[in-house]
Amino acid sequence: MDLPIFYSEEDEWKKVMLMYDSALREVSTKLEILNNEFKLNHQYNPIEHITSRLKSPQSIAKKLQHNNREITVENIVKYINDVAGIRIICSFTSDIYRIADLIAAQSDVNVLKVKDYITCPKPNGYTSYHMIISVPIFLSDTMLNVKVEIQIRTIAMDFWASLEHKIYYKFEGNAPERIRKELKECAEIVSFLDHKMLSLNEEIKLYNPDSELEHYREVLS
Ligand code: 0O2
Repeated sequence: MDLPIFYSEEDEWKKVMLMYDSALREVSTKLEILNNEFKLNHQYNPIEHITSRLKSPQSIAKKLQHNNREITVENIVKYINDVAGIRIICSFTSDIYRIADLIAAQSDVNVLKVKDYITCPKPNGYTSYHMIISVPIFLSDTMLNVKVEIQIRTIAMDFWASLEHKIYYKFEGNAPERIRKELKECAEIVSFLDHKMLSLNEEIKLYNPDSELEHYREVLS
């Protein structure tokens, strides 16, 4: 990505953050439109809620240092994929893939990377669908393609991830074996729950009250 010319480090930082903030707004609007259209056409809301955040300067610096890279704007833009992050929470696993497809199909969205931790969960049990995309941002004198990380997960996966995140920080990444084992078990329960809720929902969608009535008539006759 070509960065505009800046006058000081502070200006440079502000401009980069403006760029990521604009990208977050672009993607949030896209998601809102998709969700509203879905509600109108199907009387159904695939997105439960959306959160977004800009990564803190401390967290950006930590990630660059962890990868033995100098803290420069060029390195942030090149190596940190999640400065702008959006999390989409859905009810059902099927919604996750539907939303991911709808995002990827938009002509100004460029999908740079996909990590499907639902098909291939992380060893600790973490599940979620991650996409790194870029969207164009139009400034007064230039257009920039800006990266945004999108995490899509169910309510149950999100519940698990927020507790795991808390435990990870509490024990600074070295949680006792028993806790890690129990968390893994919880991840299996989450996966079971998501499957069960999805199949129940599929059954509800097929349910036809007339055929139920017919069934009872047959039983009573
Ligand atoms: P925070 O505080 O959420 O920002 P990449 O360069 O993108 O390919 P990265 O960043 O390792 O490499 O990508 P990955 O694996 O897709 O993880 C990015 C983000 O996913 C993390 O950001 C977390 O938000 C989430 N995540 C990944 N693994 C786990 C996990 O095991 N547990 C939980 N709770 N969240 C996870 P950050 O920067 O780590 O944190």
